[in-house]
Amino acid sequence: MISEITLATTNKGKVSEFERAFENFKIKFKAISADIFNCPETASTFLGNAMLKAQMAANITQNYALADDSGLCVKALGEEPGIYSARYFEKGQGLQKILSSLQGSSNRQAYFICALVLVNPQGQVIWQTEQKWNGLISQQIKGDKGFGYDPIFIPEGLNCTVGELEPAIKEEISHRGKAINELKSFLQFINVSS
Ligand code: ITT
Repeated sequence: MISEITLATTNKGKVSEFERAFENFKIKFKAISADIFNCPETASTFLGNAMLKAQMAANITQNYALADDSGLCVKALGEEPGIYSARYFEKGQGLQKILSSLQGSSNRQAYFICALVLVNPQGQVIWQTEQKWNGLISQQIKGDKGFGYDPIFIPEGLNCTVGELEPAIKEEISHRGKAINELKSFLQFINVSS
């Protein structure tokens, strides 16, 4: 039976999506403090980086730990920024840089990826998933909801950016929403069967 999981992220946007998703759950997620958590993301895949973050958090807290590694992949930019999405964004102008790079391009296809990895207190991976959310890069930055690249991503089947979407709708259909649903099923399964 797992009652508390350390959330191995310092990204406030991710933390609030996890908090909302699990507000009616018995299992509680406790975000790790940014003062003690700074994990170099040296792997070459989303799942690899999520594993590094989860293992470091488990090592610090001696608890179960869940990490999220995610990013935006733009087809016309050779799937970049991909695993470098955070660094690309932090350097500022991240949104504008993508719009400028796509100026005049007829291919605006893109997708978000969310990899989640759950480890036990010994750092062994006990569950993982990787989920995708397809869409297009908008012509302009629009909306102030969500976080990160949300104001330039138009999900497939919609005609507004995620920055203009209500968070509850994003959380139902997004890459992270899908990954969290898989996680909920796993946690219900192990807590019922333990
Ligand atoms: P942690 O490593 O502490 O979790 P981080 O922000 O560095 O925080 P990542 O390394 O996974 O997280 O980088 C993810 C990047 O992709 C980051 O710039 C986010 O803003 C962006 N991103 C991820 N999910 C997103 C979403 O749902 N909407 C918009 N941008 C997102």
